[in-house]
Amino acid sequence: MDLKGKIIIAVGLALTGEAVAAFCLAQGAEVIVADKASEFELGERVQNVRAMGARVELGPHNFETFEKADLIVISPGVPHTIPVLQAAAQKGVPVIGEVELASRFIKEPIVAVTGTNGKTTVTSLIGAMLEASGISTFVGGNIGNPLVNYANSEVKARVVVAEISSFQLDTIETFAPKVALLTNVTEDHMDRYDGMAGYAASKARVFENQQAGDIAVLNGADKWTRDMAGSIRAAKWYFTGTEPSESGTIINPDSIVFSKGEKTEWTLSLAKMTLAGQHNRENVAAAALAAYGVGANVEGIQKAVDTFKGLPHRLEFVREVMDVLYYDDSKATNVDAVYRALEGFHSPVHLIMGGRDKGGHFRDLAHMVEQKVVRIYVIGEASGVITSALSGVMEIVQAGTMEKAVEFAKRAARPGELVVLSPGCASFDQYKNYKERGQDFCRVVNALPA
Ligand code: UMA
Repeated sequence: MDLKGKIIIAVGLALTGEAVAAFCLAQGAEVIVADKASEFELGERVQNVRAMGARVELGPHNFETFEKADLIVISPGVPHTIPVLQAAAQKGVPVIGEVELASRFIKEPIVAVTGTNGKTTVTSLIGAMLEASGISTFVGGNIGNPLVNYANSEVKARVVVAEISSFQLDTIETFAPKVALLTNVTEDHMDRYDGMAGYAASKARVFENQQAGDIAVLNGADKWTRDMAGSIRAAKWYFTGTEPSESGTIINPDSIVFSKGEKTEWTLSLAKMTLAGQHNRENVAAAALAAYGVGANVEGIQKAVDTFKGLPHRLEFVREVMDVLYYDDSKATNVDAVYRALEGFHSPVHLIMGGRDKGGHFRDLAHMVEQKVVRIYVIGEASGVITSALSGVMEIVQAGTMEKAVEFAKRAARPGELVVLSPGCASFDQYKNYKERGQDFCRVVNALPA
């Protein structure tokens, strides 16, 4: 693909848009960065891309500009269905996402990790397993480092491991990972998809350009994955829910065994693993299969399992105050992630939930909440929705803010109990992102008098 002299519009001026602009300019293209927000809202990025040589078009997207482009590259946060993009596409302008663009310039094998939950942990684990096997690795994508940065870098790795969201899959065309991994499909982003079938179809696209020599790492216990398995051309390795005739792993409490048909290939010990919970055993099994599929050795995989410490804001222990333990699970931005978090706890939980609702069915938590939770403290826009879904099951305290939620939970929690932030919602009503929300929780908790 030759971008030289082409007029390219990068839509969205945040992390992705800035990286796309830098790459396209380096390729000799004429770049226009379009964002519906104002210069004040976008901050210094506007100056950054101007200084690089891009033209910037802010405010409502301009049909005329879009229709004159040679190529439009959109950021994941920009729905590909908005009228201005559809109109440009109808006029014959190609509209692709940043991942599609980047992948056309990447020669190294790509491991693509998608799924509703666990994808960031799995992506990081695969990176650690490959590095521990002596294979240089770039880890990026939806994890917070756009793939196009790798395409734009002179430093090359042997393998590229990319977390890929459904938004990014909506705008691929030729993207063909050597290994594609789908962790699970549970309800999320119902504000952007018509329903679960549409969301699952988007996830299934990670496999669509794979060929027979490629590998699909699948969750055999996931209904949506089983439904899509028939149309996958790549070799199928199941990390859980593996049937005797299938290749994949069996997960035991203290080990993971990989077999191809009848033959056991290798066994990993979980004796030294610090990540807790069944979902993390599944994450490790999935990551091990993917890493093995692109050349990691069993010793390297084992070393990474023994030493991997987990990631910030994912069931991260924060502090103990008067025999009450505080956990930050700010990354739990959907209902299933909250369910998984609660499943792993064995002491009574004071649960802080809320934020911006993504159309989640909070009622699905009722049974788990009854078993594990003492009280729920709600914050942010979704307070009302969560209250109406769960008030028959549990006492719900209207806290409003993080500060108040922690204060109320501290007052109520008895020794031996837990206070857990596991919001089940996006953060954008009160914070810039889930990291900022997690940091705020930690700040408030760390300020509590001992
Ligand atoms: N915008 C427009 N027009 C529109 C809509 C939005 O111009 O019609 C503009 C907004 O004004 C804003 C910009 O687009 O300035 C935002 O773009 P973006 O949301 O894509 O922001 P990035 O910083 O580029 O972040 C994206 C991913 N964001 C989303 O998918 C919403 C980041 O994933 C990702 O880390 C980053 O690219 C690098 O690849 C975040 C996320 O929440 C963490 N992902 C979801 C998830 O994990 O569940 C999918």
